[in-house]
Amino acid sequence: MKIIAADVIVTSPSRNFVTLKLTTDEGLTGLGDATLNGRELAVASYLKDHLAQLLIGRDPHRIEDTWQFLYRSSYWRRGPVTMAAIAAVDMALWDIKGKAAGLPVYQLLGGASRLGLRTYGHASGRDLPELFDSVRENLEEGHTSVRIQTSIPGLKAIYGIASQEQATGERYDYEPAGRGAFPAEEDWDTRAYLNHLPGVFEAVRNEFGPDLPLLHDGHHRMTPIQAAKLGKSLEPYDLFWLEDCTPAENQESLRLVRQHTTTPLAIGEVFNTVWDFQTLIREQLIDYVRAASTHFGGISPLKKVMDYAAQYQIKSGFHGPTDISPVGFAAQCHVGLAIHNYGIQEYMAHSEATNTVFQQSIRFEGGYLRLSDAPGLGVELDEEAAAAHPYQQAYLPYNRLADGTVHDW
Ligand code: EZ4
Ligand code: CO
Repeated sequence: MKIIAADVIVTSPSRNFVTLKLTTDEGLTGLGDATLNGRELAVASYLKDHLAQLLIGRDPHRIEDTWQFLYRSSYWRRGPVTMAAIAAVDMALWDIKGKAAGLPVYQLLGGASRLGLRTYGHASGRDLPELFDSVRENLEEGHTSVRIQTSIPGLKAIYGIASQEQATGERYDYEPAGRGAFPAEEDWDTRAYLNHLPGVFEAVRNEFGPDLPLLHDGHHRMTPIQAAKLGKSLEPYDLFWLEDCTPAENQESLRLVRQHTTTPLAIGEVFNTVWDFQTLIREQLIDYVRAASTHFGGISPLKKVMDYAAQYQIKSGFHGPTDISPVGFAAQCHVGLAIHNYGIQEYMAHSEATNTVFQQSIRFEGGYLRLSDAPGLGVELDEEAAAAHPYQQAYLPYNRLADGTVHDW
């Protein structure tokens, strides 16, 4: 079998997605997700202008060889653009291999280790009543764990609050990127945040009891000592995890956080490679791997990092916002179903428009994501429907402190 075409499809059904479609001489096709929120066209160009021609004539069964060829032959390795492009190729090849075998990808990864994937949903609110309503909605939808994000008194717009106004640009879906030619500016004050958050978790615990697993995303905004303080102050509320407590570029700084708190830590949604996790896993500085198949070079490296993590009882908690396309989401769900050290899957339903362009076979039933027996990844792309939604420029916001300093967003 040979690859005879590599097409890149950019579409914006509610939000932008970049998809690679590989076609073989035997008529099989494979899909891969290359969506990089706010920088989509850079990956589309990387694929169209640099990778596509290298794939023509290759044997699609040679997944590992193709991955190593693309990674090592680029000379300048890693980075989100390169790794999203390689991820799309890797996923598309697994999709083809599954279709050729007549098996879903999880079967090729070792078979199912569980019946379905437990999830967590996103609850948010500008105040406690709105937050409580949002938690209840999540429970009604079937989520058995809930992420808690709230407004901070004195701050206008902060990450993760679905009901807040966007500074500029139209909000689409339940996600932070806004359409328009410039990123929206949000405001931030770590001291106000650290003072406010423990009271919110106390109120949520009082309302919903001790059993509901609760999560929180710090979204890279704290210094190590601030993160240590937050982890400690949230201990009475027994979090399932505290996510991205620091930017984590300095991995050794997590030692300090770890020494001070037993709040479980999840990191890695912006990581690109297994090597980004090396210190965090080897020194057992995290409890959950937050990588997304799409930004991490695909299914192959995600399986490798989870096998490495398994040696230290570290589990998966793959990044699952709506900027991971249905193809990327399916890819990591196949990994999640197959590995032994599965933890939890972040899950936000895609919009109706997205689901018209990408027909998904994964179902969310009885609190679990259930994979079908469809061969490959189990996602179909309707190219006509995709063409009806042209790319729209969009940016993630950025932060400034009260004195005007740019801060981590
Ligand atoms: O801000 O995916 O845990 N989830 C997150 C996300 C990210 C977006 C960025 O595109 O942090 O909401
Ligand atoms: Co996050």
